[in-house]
Amino acid sequence: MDKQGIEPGRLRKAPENFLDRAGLASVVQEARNGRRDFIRGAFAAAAAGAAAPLALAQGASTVQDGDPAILQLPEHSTGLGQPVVTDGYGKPSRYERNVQRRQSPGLTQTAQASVSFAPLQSLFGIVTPSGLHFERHHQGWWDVDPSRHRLMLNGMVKQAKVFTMDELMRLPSVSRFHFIECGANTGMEWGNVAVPTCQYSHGMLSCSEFTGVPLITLLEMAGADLQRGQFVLAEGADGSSMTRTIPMDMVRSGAVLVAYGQNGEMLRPENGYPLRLVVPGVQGVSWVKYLRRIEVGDQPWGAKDEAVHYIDLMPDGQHRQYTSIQECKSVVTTPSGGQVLLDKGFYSITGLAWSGRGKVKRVDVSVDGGRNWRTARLQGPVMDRCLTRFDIDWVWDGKPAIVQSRAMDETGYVQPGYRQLRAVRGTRSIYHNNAVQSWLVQESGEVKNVQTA
Ligand SMILES: Nc1nc2c(c(=O)[nH]1)N[C@H]1C(S)=C(S)[C@@H](COP(=O)(O)O)O[C@H]1N2
Ligand SMILES: [Mo]
Repeated sequence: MDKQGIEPGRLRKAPENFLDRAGLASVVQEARNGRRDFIRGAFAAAAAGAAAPLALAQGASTVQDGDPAILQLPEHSTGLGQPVVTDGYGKPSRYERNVQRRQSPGLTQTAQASVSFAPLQSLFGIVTPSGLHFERHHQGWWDVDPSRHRLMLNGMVKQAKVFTMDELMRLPSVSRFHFIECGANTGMEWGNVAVPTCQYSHGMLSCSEFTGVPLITLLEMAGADLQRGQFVLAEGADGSSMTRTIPMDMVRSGAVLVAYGQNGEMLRPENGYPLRLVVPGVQGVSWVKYLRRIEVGDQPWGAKDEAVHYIDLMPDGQHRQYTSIQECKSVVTTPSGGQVLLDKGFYSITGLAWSGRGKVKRVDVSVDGGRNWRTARLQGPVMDRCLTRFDIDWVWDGKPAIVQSRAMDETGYVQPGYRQLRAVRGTRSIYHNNAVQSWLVQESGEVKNVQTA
């Protein structure tokens, strides 16, 4: 990591790794084992118009090239390995040390009211490993003792109730994959390019399998007035007094969860252990951590985090309130800012798309700054209010290229470009920037954050 806190990404330092990551390792292995017919086959396929195998032939060295590594047996092929890890919690390989969440230098004055960004450029698929989930704390995080934690339900209910964790965990649970995105994600880029990598431009975004009890179940147990009670207030137990208003319609649909599970285990302390609200499609701030109270009411509360913060400054100087849903958005994670392409030839352009209004329907990718678009492959599963991984083949000719992705969701909404977004929202906002992201691949192979219309 250099002084600016730039994590250079994977392409610069570990070309072999890159091949592994592209799922090409076995093919490379075959080539190195002298399966020349395999390579010839690849050329034939390339001639027939398939881009990928051509690049394979370009990208992999052969035994004839004189790479001896594959012919020498390393220690780990001849010696005794490590014993089983009988206690303790498994950790990533030490070779993956540079894959870390990071704080943006100079963004906040204290590390208790700050953000750490997820390294999107280093992740595969759609699930964010829990230890790399972005963090946003207003008043520091706590490792709360679950035996002392309580959840209270009050307000417009027949019988106010207090649940222990044990009582909550006896109830029928559901597990669902959802993204969480801070409303301020990409917020530094409203006026101009401000940060170098997709970790910092888009890394207040993560996706997990969450397990918990639908809030509606608890409200029914408490005899909530679901007619007059049009809103709930969610309150956290940390010193930030985080309180947010959630419309009852969302709760009634069963989508809002009182969650204790994240990716098959309990929530991490940084992410709200032992209990957090999951509000699919809605900006992160409403996903109240250390959840301790739900109040049913008949109007929005206008709490500090919805009256003063998390409002959208419009071009006419007015503020827009309660714009909670994260609109459709996408970002190319490879190639992305800070990465360096090794050579011209084949690359799999890949990235993430999501929408707070449902499933991602389509992602188009441009490599010429938006003049021409091709439709990318969506890697399954494509789920409701969840990250969707896309990819598309690309043969880089070594000339400057501007790589972009533009997502569309099942409502037909299309992710806007900067010109479109600024025409409506101006340039002085913080929240809800879902503009198309542009990465400039320079002749040197270095990739840079740029903005186009
Ligand atoms: N209790 C509490 N809940 C909270 C916050 C907080 O500071 N305290 N931060 C909110 C904000 S602004 C975001 S973006 C998400 C971040 O969740 P994470 O830290 O699990 O990524 O939590 C939300 N819930
Ligand atoms: Mo946030």
